[in-house]
Amino acid sequence: MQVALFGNPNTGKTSLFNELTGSYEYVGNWTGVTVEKKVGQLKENAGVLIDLPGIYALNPLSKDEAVASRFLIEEDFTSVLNIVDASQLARNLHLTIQLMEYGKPVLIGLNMIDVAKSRGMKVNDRSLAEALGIPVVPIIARTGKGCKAISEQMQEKAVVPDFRIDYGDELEHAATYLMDRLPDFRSLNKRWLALQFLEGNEVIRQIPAFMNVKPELEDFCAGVERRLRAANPHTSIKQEMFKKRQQFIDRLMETAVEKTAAE
Ligand code: GDP
Ligand code: K
Ligand code: MG
Repeated sequence: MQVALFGNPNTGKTSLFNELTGSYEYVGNWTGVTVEKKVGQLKENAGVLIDLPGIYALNPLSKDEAVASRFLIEEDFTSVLNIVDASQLARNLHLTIQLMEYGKPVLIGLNMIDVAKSRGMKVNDRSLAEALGIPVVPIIARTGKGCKAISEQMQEKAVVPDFRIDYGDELEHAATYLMDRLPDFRSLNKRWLALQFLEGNEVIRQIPAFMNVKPELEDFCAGVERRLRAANPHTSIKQEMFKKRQQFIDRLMETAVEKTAAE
C-alpha cells in the first residue's frame, strides 16, 4: 500500500506523517525538481506514506503545486490521504474536490478539530462523510488523537469516491468534448484530466501523450473562455469552476458544520 498525503499548507501533514510512520524514512527529490519528497514506512509494515508539499489547488501557480500535479500523473500509488483543517474547512475542500475527481480512493483526516472547537465550530464528520461518500476520521495530529483510527481505516477496503460536481452546461459540454479527444494516458481518470486541462493546468496540458491534440484543444478552451466572457466580462473558466466548487462547499457547510459558542 502506497498512500499519498495531500493537504493545504500548515494543516498538520508533517505531524500526522510522524504519528503514522516509524523512524524509517528518507528524503529525496522528485524527478526534475528540487523539492524534497519524504517517504515513511507505515507502522506494522502496512506500506508507505508519501508526504507531499502543502498546496491549495492542483492547477499550478507555485512550484509545490506543480510537484503535486506531476506526482498525480507520474507516480504509482494506492490511495490519497487528504488532511483537512477543520477550522478552515471551506477553503480546504477546494483541494479535496479535485483529489476526489482524480478517481483514486480518498480518505479524509479531519484535523485541528480542537482549533475549530475553540472558534465555535463543530464539524460533523459523519455528515461530511455521507455527503462526500468517503471516510472521514477526526484527528488532532499534534497530540496523536485519532491517528490509530486513521491507521485502522487505511486497512479497510479503500473507497473510490462516486463524486461529481456539476460545472454547468457550458463547462460540462466542454469537459465531455475534451474527454472524447484526449488520448488515454496511464489509465488516469479521463474526466479529471479533462477538467484539469479545461482549467488550464499546464502540467496536464504538457503531458507528452497530448502533444498532437494540444493546439486544437487549447483553441477550443480559448473559445469556451470567450463565450463565458461575452456573458460576463470579469469571469474565466478557472473562476467559473471555482464558483461551482464554492457553491457545492457552501451547501455542504450548512449540513456539516454546527456553530457553537466559541470557547
Ligand atoms: P504541515 O505544514 O501541513 O506539515 O503542518 P505541521 O504538521 O507542520 O503543523 C503545523 C502546525 O500546526 C504545527 O505547529 C503543529 O504542531 C500544529 N498542529 C498540527 N495538528 C494540530 C492539531 O490537530 N491541533 C492543533 N491545535 N495544532 C496542530
Ligand atoms: K509547516
Ligand atoms: Mg509539513
